[in-house]
Amino acid sequence: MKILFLNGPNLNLLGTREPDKYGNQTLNDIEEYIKKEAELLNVEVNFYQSNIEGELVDKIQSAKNEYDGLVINPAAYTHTSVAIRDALLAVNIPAVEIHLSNIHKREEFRKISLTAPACIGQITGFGANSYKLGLIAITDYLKSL
Ligand code: CA2
Repeated sequence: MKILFLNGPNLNLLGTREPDKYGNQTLNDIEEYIKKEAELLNVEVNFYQSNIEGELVDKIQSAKNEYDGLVINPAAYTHTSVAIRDALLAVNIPAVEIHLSNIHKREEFRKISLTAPACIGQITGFGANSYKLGLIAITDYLKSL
């Protein structure tokens, strides 16, 4: 089983700024941790991050014949991107949306996710642990098919 973790804009800054909101771990730290967890589950995982909407769309499209599932933190594009939503619907690969912070506890504009309706479900507010919960959710879902 092969899972792709997609990360949207500014998540490359994790661990360097705003630790109160997004924690102390870098995206690389999270990736290393998730790779270890994935090994225990006998699942292969890859990470991709981009600050560019079109690059995320391209990556979703190219995942079509390579990945069984997606775990996506679209970051700010969560709230704006019809293009990422359409790409998720177009490839029809099961996806789980994740967020470090609880987007429902923050500003009004963050409570809306354009991308979540294209996913199986959403995990939000568990810090870096949202990545692990996302891995478990997508793995369990794919195993149940
Ligand atoms: O809570 C999440 O995971 C978010 O997807 C993070 C996004 C935000 O726009 C979403 O509403 C919720 C922001 C990612 C920015 O990451 C930074 C990391 C360190 C320093 C500054 C930004």
